[in-house]
Amino acid sequence: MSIVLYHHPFSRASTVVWMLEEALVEHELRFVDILKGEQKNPEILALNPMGKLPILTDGDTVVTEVAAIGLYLADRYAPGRLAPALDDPARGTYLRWSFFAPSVIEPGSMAKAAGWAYKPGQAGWGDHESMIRAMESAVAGRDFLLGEKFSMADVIFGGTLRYMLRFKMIEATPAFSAYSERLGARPALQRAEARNAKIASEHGLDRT
Ligand SMILES: N[C@@H](CCC(=O)N[C@@H](CS)C(=O)NCC(=O)O)C(=O)O
Repeated sequence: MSIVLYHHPFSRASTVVWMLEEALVEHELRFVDILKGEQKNPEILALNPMGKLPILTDGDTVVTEVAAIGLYLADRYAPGRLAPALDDPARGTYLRWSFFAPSVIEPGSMAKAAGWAYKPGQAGWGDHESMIRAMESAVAGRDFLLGEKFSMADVIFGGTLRYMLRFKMIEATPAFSAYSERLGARPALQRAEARNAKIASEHGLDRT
């Protein structure tokens, strides 16, 4: 099988399983025990010098970074369905919120949770209130980021939001909860969650 996801159910690779389920592409999951430090083994470092998951290989192509993996899979395997065409004006909104997740939501939420001292005017993720306002503007009054049409941007942005809500790093608002519930109703997300849970249980992992 040409697509391999180096995976652990308690890592961001769990979101990539949702991406693969949405893209409907054949793939293999290869378990890497991050709780035992296997992500620092030489064969993993050869693929990702960061020693982190997820890593997706497609033949000789190596893609790391959740958002990059999502954009790659959508462009390559579901163009027009999960990714707007290159000449579609919706592509701007699609890219905007896809990049917002790792560039703003992740560091912004971490900065708040860890109490980092920083200058919002110098940090790319700005201040927490502005970040929440921007996120609400992206999802309020529409089904998905692009309106009625679901896209890979919803997996990237929505996957990050759902994680932050689950671990209470972002406060639930009516708009966030409604959006998160819409995503939760997607069969692909439900299949991915079931697969991640099954793998966790097969390895005796318990999140509680
Ligand atoms: N920026 C990366 C973050 C990757 C990351 O931090 N992965 C975590 C699991 S969610 C990991 O592998 N941690 C183990 C380690 O750093 O040793 C992405 O978006 O994929």
